[in-house]
Amino acid sequence: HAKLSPEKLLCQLRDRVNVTMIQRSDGPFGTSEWQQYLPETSFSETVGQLGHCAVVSSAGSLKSSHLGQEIDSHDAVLRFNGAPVRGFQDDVGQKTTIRLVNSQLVTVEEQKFLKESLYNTGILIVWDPAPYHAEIDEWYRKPDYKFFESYKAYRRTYPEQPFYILNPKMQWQLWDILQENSLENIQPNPPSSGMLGIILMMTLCDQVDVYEFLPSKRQTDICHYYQKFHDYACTMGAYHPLMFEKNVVKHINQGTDEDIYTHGKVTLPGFRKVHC
Ligand code: NCC
Repeated sequence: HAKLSPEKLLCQLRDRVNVTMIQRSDGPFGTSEWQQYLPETSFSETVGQLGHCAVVSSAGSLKSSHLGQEIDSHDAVLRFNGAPVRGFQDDVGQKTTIRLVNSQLVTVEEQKFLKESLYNTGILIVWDPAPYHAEIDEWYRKPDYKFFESYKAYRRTYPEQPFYILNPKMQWQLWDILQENSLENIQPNPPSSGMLGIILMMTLCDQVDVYEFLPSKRQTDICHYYQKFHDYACTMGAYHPLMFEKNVVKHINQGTDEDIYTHGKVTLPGFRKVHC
C-alpha cells in the first residue's frame, strides 16, 4: 500500500484519534463513589488552549544536551512517568505542566508514587493498556494493571492536584493509524507513553516541539537520562511499537533534519492549525 502524504496523515490523526479523559458519564464511573474521586473541573477547562509546547522524552540522549533553557521557554512542558527535573535542569529544564504516567508505575510503584514530590507538580494523567477497541465497561472490569485503588489513594492524599484518567479508546485509534502506515505488522500492544503524549499535546497546543523522541547525535544505549541502565529496547521498542511510532513522527516532522541531529528536536503542528 502507498504511504499517506504527511498532510493526509496529519488529517487522519486529527480526525480519528479522540483524546478525552474519563468522565462521570463514562458507564462504570457514574457511581457516587467515583463522583468523589474524578476531578470536578473538566480537563479542557483545567488546561485551556496552549501555545508553544515541549514534549520531553525520557531518553538517555538528553544527557549533556543542555536543552533545559530551550525546553523551559515553551508555554507548557509534558514529561513522562518518573522522569525527574531536580538535578537535571540544565538538560531537561524545570517546568512541568503535565505529567503522563502509565498504570504500571501507579500500581507497582504505588508507595513511591504517593511519596515522591516530583509527582506533585502540574496536571497528572494516568493511562492503562486496554484490550483492542474495548468498551469502557470491559476495560474497567479487566484493566492491564489494577490502578484504580492507587488513583483513589492519590486523590485522597492530594485532592487539590488535577489528576485525570486517559480514556483508553485513543490508544487503539492511534494504533490503527500506525499499523496502516507501516509496511510490516506491528506489535498488537498500545503505543508508548511518549507517542500518546505527543498526540495529546497536538490536541492542546498550537505547536509541539518533541525532544529526543527521534534520537540526536547523542543517541546511546543508556535507557533514561536519569538512570545508569543500558538497553537499546528503550529507544527501539519491545512491548510498544516504538520504531513504528518514530517512523510516523519522522514523516510528519515540520522541522529540519539538522534539528533532529543536533537537538533531537521534531516540530509538529497542533491539530487546530491542521486544515484538511
Ligand atoms: O521509559 P519510559 O516509558 O518511562 O519513557 C517515556 C517515553 O520516552 C520515550 N523514550 C524513552 C527512552 C528512550 N531511550 N527512548 C524513548 O524514546 C518513549 O516514548 C517512552 O514512552 C512508557 O511508555 O510508559 C515506558 O514506561 C517504562 C516504565 O514503566 C516507567 O518508566 C515507570 O517506571 C517502561 N519500562 C519498563 O516497564 C521496564 C517502558 O517500556 C515504557
